[in-house]
Amino acid sequence: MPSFKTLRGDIASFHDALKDSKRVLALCGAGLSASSGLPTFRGAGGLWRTHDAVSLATPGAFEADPGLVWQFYGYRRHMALQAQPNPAHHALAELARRMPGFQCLTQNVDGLSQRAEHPRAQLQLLHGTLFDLICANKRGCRYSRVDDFTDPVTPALAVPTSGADPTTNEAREVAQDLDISDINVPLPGLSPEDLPRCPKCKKNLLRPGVVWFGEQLPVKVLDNIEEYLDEEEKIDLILVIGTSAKVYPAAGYVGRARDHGARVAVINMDENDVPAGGWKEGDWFFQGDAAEIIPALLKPTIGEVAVPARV
Ligand code: BJW
Repeated sequence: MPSFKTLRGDIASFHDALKDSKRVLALCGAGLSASSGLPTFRGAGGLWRTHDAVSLATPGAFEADPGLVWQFYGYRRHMALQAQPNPAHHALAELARRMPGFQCLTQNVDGLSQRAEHPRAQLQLLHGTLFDLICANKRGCRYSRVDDFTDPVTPALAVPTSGADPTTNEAREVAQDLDISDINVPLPGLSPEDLPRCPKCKKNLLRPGVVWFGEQLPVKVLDNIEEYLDEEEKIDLILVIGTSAKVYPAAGYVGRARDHGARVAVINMDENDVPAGGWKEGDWFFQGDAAEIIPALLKPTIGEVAVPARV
């Protein structure tokens, strides 16, 4: 028995629509990775120490306190590397393999879709990735390094563990990462010498290759999406998965897909997270955990999802 609720439409009509679909989009957000243990931005999980996570995702925050912003991103890199893709990441990757007209637009920077082996040509990273490092002087120096999974990025960015003697059994149980998103866990202040420096210009710091507020999304990604939208054939469906759909231009793709004929299926925990422009006839809303709902929605097309033990 599924534990999710169907608040609009029904699963049988969704399955019928999917079977007849050739061109499908997904717009994914942090809720896709929630059941992998990664926090979302807004709502309960969106506080990092005393900071609203969104307020750390700006060029101004990095300029004001690069040490704090690097501690936030160093922690997020560490957490993402510990996490595993969940059945929804695997189901979307399988849909991509089976449906050439499927494109997944993800706002997530955690690398979990890539680790679920989502075909790269069908995965558009709207907000970049935690695992690219770029020169903070983006326009001047242009240095970038892709797929850098070093953890910690510098010794000072190591996530502290409980300092207990690791040779005792008792300590083994407690010798785990401290949760530095909790303000009660002390964190040292860092100076620029503790942070990664650009090896090319040697003047500026490196920063994560993610898109902060006020920054342009990667031009190649925007072009790929425009090319997809410009194709003559209509878009059949857009799945709006685990996103509050409040951040643009990402949120605008729901309306763009509708303009090209798409019906909209929202998969979200929160019934108030309605796409911009509101509901239209023929939409679906499945309320609950994306990790459970996506495999159930895609099952007639992709079969049972195989989740490898550890990737
Ligand atoms: C579950 C679940 C479970 C939980 N299962 N569901 C038009 C109108 C108004 C403003 C603008 C506009 N166009 C541009 C702007 C400005 C701005 C913007 O959008 N502001 C808004 C806040 C109004 N946009 C920008 O600045 C963008 N840049 C830009 O437009 O540049 C123009 C330009 C052109 C040329 C030159 C220069 C500039 C950039 C936006 C970048 C956003 N960056 C961040 C940080 C990325 C790095 C990082 O990860 O740290 O992206 S902010 C943050 O929000 C992050 C996310 O990707 C993004 C979206 O959040 P998401 O994923 O939706 O998360 P939540 O937490 O909001 O929602 C989670 C959802 O999951 C909830 O609904 C839960 O209920 C649900 N859920 N558990 C299913 N188990």
